Amino acid sequence: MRPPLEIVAVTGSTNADLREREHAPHGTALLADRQTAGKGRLGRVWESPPGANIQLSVVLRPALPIARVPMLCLATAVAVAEVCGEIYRIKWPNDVLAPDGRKVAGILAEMETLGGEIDRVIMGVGINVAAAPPLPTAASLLEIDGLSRDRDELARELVGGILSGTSRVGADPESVLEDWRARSSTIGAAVRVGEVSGVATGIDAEGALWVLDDRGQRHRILAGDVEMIG
Ligand code: BT5
Repeated sequence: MRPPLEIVAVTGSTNADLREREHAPHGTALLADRQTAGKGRLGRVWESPPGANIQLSVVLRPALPIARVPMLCLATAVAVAEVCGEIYRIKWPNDVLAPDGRKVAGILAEMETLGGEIDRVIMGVGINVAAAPPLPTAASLLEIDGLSRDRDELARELVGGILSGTSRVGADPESVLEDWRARSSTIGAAVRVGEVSGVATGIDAEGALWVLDDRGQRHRILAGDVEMIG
């Protein structure tokens, strides 16, 4: 049985909270109405404006090698895009965007290891369900599609989707990649990642993005921020 979803009104960061609970079992999930110190990737900040938004973290304890962590993130991105709705797309590696390119959701995975294997991954997801911060690059689901959602219901659905999606990473990684590709706005698009610009041609089993540049050279990119230039 999966532990019930725990909901708190305000906290610093749900990821930080679950990291402190060293023995929390697989599937432990914490949802906050607001975060005062929400974390993005690479030291960036995740803003959670007041409103019925999702600030959620889930503890994963898969028996997988460390090289599979990017795949856990891809599987989570698919689960996030699925609860958001059909029109939302994933930008590599795991932003979820509205059709106009504004960001509606982000994912932060924090890992701890033990003897070369994953001990636990705290998978954090922020979704602007009904309110977005005042950034030109951000939007809420409500402002994009006009649908009002039951936030707690959506969060429970999301936890289920994350657990079932990430559980396929070990046994059937190809199906995770297929789902990710089907949801992605990056594959086939003209992109710039750091120094490299060209056409994104695919992702591989380690979650790396392949880009073909104008000179016909192929680049394998393991981390970075994709800018769409098409
Ligand atoms: C992410 O980082 O997109 C990961 C966000 C993860 C947030 C969740 S909430 C629950 C859990 N607990 C935490 O403390 N964090 C996780 P990144 O790709 O680095 O994007 C961050 C950038 O997105 C910022 O620098 C802003 O430009 C922008 N941003 C900040 N808040 C946003 C929001 N609510 N909606 C859209 N964009 C936002």
